[in-house]
Formats: sequence, structure tokens, C-alpha cells
Amino acid sequence: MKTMIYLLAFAMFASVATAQEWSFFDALDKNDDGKVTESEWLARNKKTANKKGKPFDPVMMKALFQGRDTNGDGTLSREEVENAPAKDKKKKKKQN
Ligand SMILES: [Ca+2]
Ligand SMILES: [Ca+2]
Repeated sequence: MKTMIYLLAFAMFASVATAQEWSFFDALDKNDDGKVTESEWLARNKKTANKKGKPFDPVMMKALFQGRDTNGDGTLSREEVENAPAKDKKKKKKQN
């Protein structure tokens, strides 16, 4: 069940991320302290959703945040942010 939510969130997120060439981590890390807190994460995703006129689902976004927080410290490092969909993104780029 949790996996399904994550996959759904991932699919939604991936479509947003692929359109962006700039550093997603830098966009998320508003206060530049080198880590993305849950509130930074939610704020950014909410902004993106609003911009695109899409509904913002904080529960889904929280699940996505937790899915990325691989070491479970409650914040996302640059590595954690860039590892999940970025890998996928590079693969797709190579094929094109
Ligand atoms: Ca931060
Ligand atoms: Ca972490």
C-alpha cells in the first residue's frame, strides 16, 4: 500500500522534474543550509503545484519526502534529492 502511494507520487513528481534543467536541490533548499527539510520540500512542491494549477496533496508529498530520506534523519541531503528521479532522468536522456 505504501509502495503504491510512493509510485503514484513518484510518477507525478518525475513528470515535473524532467522539465527542469537547473539544480532541483538548490531550488528546494531555500535557506541554503545544504539540506532540505520537510517544510522546504512541501513549500516548493506546493508552489509548483499552484503554478501548474494542479491540486497539492501534502500527504502524498510527505510520503515522497520520506521515501527519499534514505537515512531517515528527517531531512534530504543533495544526494538523497538527486539520487531517486535523477538517475531515472539520466537513463531516459541517454536513450534519446
Ligand atoms: Ca534548508
Ligand atoms: Ca536524510
